[in-house]
Amino acid sequence: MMRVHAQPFPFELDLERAALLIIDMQRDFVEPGGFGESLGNQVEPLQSIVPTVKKVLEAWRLTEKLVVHTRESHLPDLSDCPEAKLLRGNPSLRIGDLGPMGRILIRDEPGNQIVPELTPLQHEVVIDKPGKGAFYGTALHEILKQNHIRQLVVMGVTTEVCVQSTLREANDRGFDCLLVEDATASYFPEFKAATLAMVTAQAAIVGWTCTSQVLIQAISS
Ligand code: TIU
Repeated sequence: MMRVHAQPFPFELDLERAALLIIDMQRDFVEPGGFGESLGNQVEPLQSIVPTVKKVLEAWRLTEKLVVHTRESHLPDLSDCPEAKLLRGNPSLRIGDLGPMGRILIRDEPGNQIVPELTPLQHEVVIDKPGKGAFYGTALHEILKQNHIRQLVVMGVTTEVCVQSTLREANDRGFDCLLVEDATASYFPEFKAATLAMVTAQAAIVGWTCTSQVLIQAISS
C-alpha cells in the first residue's frame, strides 16, 4: 500500500490490485476534424493534457501493472449505435459520416485511433465502447475481475462525459477510483471543475482526485 495525497482525503493505492484506465484519448476528440469538433467544440483544452497523460502512462508502464485504453467507437454498419445517439443534435458531421480523418467515430478509421503519443503497447488492453461509460456493452468488468483489480487510476477525456460516466459505472461495481486532475480535460473548463468537485464531495461519493505529480512520485518510489 502507498498513501497518495488526494482529495477529499489520502488514497491508499494498492499497486497489486490497481489498473491504469485511459479514457478515449482518440484523435476523434483531441484533434481538429473529429467527432468533438463536429459537435462545435474547440479541441485545444484536450490537446493540452496529452504530455501529462503520457508522463503518467510512462511512469505506470515501469510498474508493469495493467494498462487499459478505451475508445468510443462504432461498427462500420452502425449496428451498435442507438438511433437516439446517431440523430442527436445538429452536428456538422454525424457518426459514420466521412470527415477529414475518415468516418466519424467508426472503429479502425484514422480518427478513431488513440493519439500517436499514447499509442497502446502490444500487451495493453484496448476496449472499444459504444457508450460514454466504459463498462456498458464491453468486456471491461470481466477483464478487471480476471486481473483481480480493485482500484482504477483514471485519466482521459472528456471529464464530465465519458470519464465521469465510467467513474460512476466503476464505483457501482465496487472499484475505488482515483482521477488524475491534470490528466483529464473537458471542452468546458467549468464542467471539468464541477466534475472534480462532485466526484470528491460527500466523503468521496464517487472517488478521489490527485495531481499527476503526487501520483508519479508515489508509483516511482
Ligand atoms: N462530447 C463529449 O464531451 N464527449 C464525448 O462525446 N465522449 C467522450 O467524452 N469520450
